[in-house]
Amino acid sequence: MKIAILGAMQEEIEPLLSYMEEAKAVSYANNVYYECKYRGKDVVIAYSKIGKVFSALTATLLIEKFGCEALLFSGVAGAIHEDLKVGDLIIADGLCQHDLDITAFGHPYGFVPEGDVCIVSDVKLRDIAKEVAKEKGIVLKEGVIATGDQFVACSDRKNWVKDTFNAHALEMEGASVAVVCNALNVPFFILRAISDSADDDAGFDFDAFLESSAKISADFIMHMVEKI
Ligand code: 3QA
Repeated sequence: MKIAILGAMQEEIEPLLSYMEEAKAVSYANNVYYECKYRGKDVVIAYSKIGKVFSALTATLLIEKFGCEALLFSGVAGAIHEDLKVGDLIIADGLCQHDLDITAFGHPYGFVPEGDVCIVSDVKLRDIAKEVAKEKGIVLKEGVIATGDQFVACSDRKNWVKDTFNAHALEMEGASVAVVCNALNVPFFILRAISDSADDDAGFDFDAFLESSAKISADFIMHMVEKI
């Protein structure tokens, strides 16, 4: 099975690439895709650039052009749930778009006709993650991850996302990747390590912890690849 591993930023895929035994860079659609080998498995790694549009484009190409049959996202997120601290890992059970708003027409936040507010991630991949966590003694949280085209650095906005979607963490790519994988029938998994708490200090914390949290997420993903 050819596995896609996607990040949003270069910092999120660098620790993944350092594990690869071979990596051939292929340029396409203003981006670079790394066709890699890891312990006999075919893995394609890319960073999409930030946000829903770029991540949807990259996820689509990983599946339709590069032939990936499962997609794992590795990266960092802002914490919403009080239990989540910098460096903690969270897996998404469902993903929603917190900035999608046609409520003027009586629809709920995050909904457009013929879509769903929440897209559920692949249960088998989540089970593999739980197996890895158990074996390695790593604490893994699970909950809704909310996605939007904004870096949230404001407690009011964060609390609104929490109350509206019951979300545990927020970021800028998960739900768009979920929409693509769901439409194309490709199992997907979204893992994030906390880099900040989406509050007034978020910008500062993000800069301080991007690298270390990205590595925590990447290391976990590599343990999962061995089991897929
Ligand atoms: C932030 C990255 C984007 O890909 C989403 C990190 C961590 N904390 C978040 C928060 N709100 C929303 N998302 C997140 N990722 C891009 S802005 C920084 C760019 O620096 C998850 C995430 N609080 C570029 C250097 O100029």
